[in-house]
Amino acid sequence: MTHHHTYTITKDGQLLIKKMESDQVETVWDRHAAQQPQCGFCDLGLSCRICVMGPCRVDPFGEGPQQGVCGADADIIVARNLCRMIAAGAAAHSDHGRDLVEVLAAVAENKAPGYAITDTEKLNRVAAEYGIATDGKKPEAIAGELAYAMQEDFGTRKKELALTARAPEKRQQLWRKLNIMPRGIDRETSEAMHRTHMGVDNGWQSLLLHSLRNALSDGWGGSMIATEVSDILFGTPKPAPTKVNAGVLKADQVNVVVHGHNPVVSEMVMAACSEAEMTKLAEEKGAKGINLCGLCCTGNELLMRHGIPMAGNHLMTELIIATGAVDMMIVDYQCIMPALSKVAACYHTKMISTSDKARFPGMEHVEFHPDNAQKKAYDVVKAAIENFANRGEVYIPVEPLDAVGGFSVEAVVSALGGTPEPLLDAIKAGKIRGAAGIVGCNNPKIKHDYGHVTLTKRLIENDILVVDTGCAAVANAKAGFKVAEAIAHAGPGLKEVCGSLEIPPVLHFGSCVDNVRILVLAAALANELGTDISDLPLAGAAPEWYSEKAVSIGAYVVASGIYTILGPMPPIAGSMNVVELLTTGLQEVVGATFAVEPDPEKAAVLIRGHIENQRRNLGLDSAEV
Ligand code: BF8
Ligand code: SF4
Repeated sequence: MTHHHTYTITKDGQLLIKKMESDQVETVWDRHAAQQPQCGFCDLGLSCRICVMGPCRVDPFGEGPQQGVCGADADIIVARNLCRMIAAGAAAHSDHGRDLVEVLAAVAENKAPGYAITDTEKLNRVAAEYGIATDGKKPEAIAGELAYAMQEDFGTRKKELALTARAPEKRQQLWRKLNIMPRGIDRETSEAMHRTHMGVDNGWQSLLLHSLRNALSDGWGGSMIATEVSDILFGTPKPAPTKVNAGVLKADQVNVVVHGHNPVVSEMVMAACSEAEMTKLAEEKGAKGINLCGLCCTGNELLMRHGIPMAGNHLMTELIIATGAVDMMIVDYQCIMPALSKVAACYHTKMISTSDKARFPGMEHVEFHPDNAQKKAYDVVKAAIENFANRGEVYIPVEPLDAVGGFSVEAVVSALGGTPEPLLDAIKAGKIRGAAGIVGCNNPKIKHDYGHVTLTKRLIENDILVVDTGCAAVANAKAGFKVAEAIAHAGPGLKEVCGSLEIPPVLHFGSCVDNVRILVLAAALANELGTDISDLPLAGAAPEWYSEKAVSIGAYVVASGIYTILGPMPPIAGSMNVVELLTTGLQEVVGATFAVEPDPEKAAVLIRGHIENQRRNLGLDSAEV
């Protein structure tokens, strides 16, 4: 097969696919081809495996059965399946958040050697939001109380999650009125599983409304806690230069790659890699040093806070191993294809799994916990150094590109001179028409990175500021949009504003849990204007999404009042009622809707239209035509 040019727009990707082809190693694209044709019932959301009277399926052409054994029709089956997708996504983000809270609690008790409180200012600020008095207390004591209060957010004792208070007052009132104000984080996911059991909630509307509440418990709960506690423990990101693409691997150094999501593991690996003792050991083995690189979201976490170079996004994870240059890949959880160990077996790469909740066949399991992570990180980095000698041929096909990461809301506000007002002024004056969050994954159904890069290009050309996260953020960095010179691609107004602030037109906001930074910024802009988020000239897009987490993100972004376009179609087309509610009906409910548009050129037109519409409704362009 010679598909390397049709699979990805990236040079490193194309060259490495070719290499894997000649090495006769299977890729995600080969496996995707082998699955064709994929099941049409599942694609439409019309199959149900929830109980063992089934499995059942509803015939989309109206000829075969129109209900499952229990009597569930297409609407119920589609809504239940979507509800479970969102529950799984919310659970993944929130359980990640819980792991950080546990580290915070362990730090408070001095039981987490190597971890510390890095941003005490943020600790105090967040503690105050939880109603914790900070005066005269030691950071550890505050951390202990904050960890306890956050653990309560995960349970059922509260009526409303603490951080929902960050949303504009109007938005909070709307959530209360609709009865979708999230209560306990775990409670909403648990309730979603309960409601979707056979014979519980059979109202497709009420199921979808609960799904919004469940997603809000992720966005304004689990993910927000994950980001805030990560900042407290490891530092709030500030703009810093970094390098991106497969070229960040170094032929003459020990390459350690971290992949997954939780900085709890990758931060300790980073600390071990920077020990002088380790460098010495690497030199003894004939290497010039140790080169730590990231993949996917844990890579984004390290990139944001420390400028650690980024090797690639989701669809690059197999290809990176095929360079033959990765001496060790250390994974935690989420988005780690089980295929990676098979790829690694064809090269010399040692694969290490680290989480008790994420095991992979063919990986060595070294379990990290807050009390032993520092020590375990030393052990695995030593083993990576040992593995340098086992390298075969190395193929690093490209030179790395420059990028700037680290745009926390705090950093953006500080770049603006301490208040979001100058950004609002630029929007009011029409120099910046609005802003769009481009987020989410890669998916072999879409040419790798084409969706992200094309949409971003069209938006910045038209004076729309882009903020991005996750795998989209990596795609845009590799496209060269994240250096100050990238304003050359921007329209005149955006060019002027970013030029004078010396920032790129595309701002790296972090990992997928860091989508909450977009919520916080949107809330700040709405509060500054004295309005709701749904009135702002904002949009969201997930042009290449694949994951359940992405559906949860999309749902909390829409429920927060931001119009959102999905690239790939979610499995809902089997119910026109569900499609209609999500793409139209939600406007009257939460002031925003979903749209589906796989072609990024068309998605750009939709977003531009939406942003101009929002501007007119806000009365920003009343003097213009
Ligand atoms: O949380 S963007 S492929 S790596 S799910 Fe996964 Fe999607 Fe990437 Fe990060 Ni997010
Ligand atoms: Fe079939 Fe109903 Fe059971 Fe689903 S819940 S498998 S539709 S009987």
